[in-house]
Amino acid sequence: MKNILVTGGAGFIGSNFINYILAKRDDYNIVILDKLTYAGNLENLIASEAKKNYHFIKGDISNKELVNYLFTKFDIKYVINFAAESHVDRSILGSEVFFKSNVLGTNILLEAARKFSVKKFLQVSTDEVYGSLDSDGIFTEDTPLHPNSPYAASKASADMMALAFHHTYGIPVVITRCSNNYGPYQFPEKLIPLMIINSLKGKKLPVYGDGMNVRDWVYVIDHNAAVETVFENGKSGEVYNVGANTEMPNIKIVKLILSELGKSEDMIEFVKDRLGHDRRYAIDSTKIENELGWSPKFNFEEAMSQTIKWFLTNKAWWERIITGEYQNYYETQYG
Ligand code: NAD
Ligand code: TDX
Repeated sequence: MKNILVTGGAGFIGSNFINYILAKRDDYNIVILDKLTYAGNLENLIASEAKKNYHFIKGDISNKELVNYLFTKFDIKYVINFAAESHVDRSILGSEVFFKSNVLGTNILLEAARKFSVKKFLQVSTDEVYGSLDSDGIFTEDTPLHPNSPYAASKASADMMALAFHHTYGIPVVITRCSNNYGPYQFPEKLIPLMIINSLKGKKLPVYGDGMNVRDWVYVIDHNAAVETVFENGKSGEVYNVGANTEMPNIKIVKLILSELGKSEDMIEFVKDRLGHDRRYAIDSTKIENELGWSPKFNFEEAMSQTIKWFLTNKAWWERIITGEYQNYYETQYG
């Protein structure tokens, strides 16, 4: 049995990871540490909460006492760090909490990993640490870091700290850098869920700038399968890019959503551009494919269509987010 601290497990990718992993493995004992910020939603984990190898603790990864207590109480030997402030627009409005959670929080976890001699520490990072591409080029693991937003800078700092802990203390750190995810349970501030929900509510779809910024999309389950692969077989001190070769300008995604829902393109509204908006991301995943045998399994058109259907059939899930009711779930379960 592996005692694994999974941080940020109530967020979009973390909750998909837990539901995916607990459905298939009983050799993982999962201890979730999540602060339940606006982005944390315990309702995402309803499918897993009754399992005996599921434990949930509400708390902050930058709370050293709590982190050390959990390592002792659950004899933690593995860490997968999903916890982060994750929204670029919010980091532009105010960066302090990004520094505290993403940089200091990761540092506190790394110090605990050192103190308690963990066997693997997986840092979930992002392609945004590499900065922005023009119309050509691709990010490999050797691309120099050039983060542009406060969010990306905080993630790059956490990566550097994790690699320094490997170099200095020999902590068995591995890092994944994935491109933009989509799928069920994504918080409706991000492009795809926001556009689906606005379409359903008859609201305008705000497209930044000229709509020609390009993102490289990966289905959340493909990302989580990569996390599992790197967690099990990744080599200490190594970084693995994760992507699905699905580059798309934002406007194309927005039009695809409107078309799938049978709505008019008149709902699109071009709005003021995001400050410092990265133009293009594109990720080369050759390393994880060749060295660890991972490859994406989901086709973009099908997985997008499934995602849109998920939001259609799970209206209650996102309506409780809009009303704020989702934040009561912790009290009803643990209060
Ligand atoms: P999210 O915002 O949906 O979820 C983040 C979770 O972390 C929430 O449950 C939140 O409550 C929790 N959290 C935040 N600060 C915390 C703290 N100080 N202590 C404990 N918990 C805290 O984010 P996401 O989209 O699921 O992203 C998860 C991770 O994957 C992040 O590290 C992000 O940088 C990375 N990532 C995201 C994407 C993407 O497209 N969404 C792509 C690549 C990498
Ligand atoms: O209303 C919008 N209109 C719009 O045009 C929003 C919310 C976004 N956009 C554009 C900005 C980006 O070019 O869509 C693109 C995607 O935006 P986000 O969903 O905010 O994602 P992005 O900024 O690309 O960052 C995401 O991918 C990498 C995640 O939020 C990060 O956590 C991850 O690291």
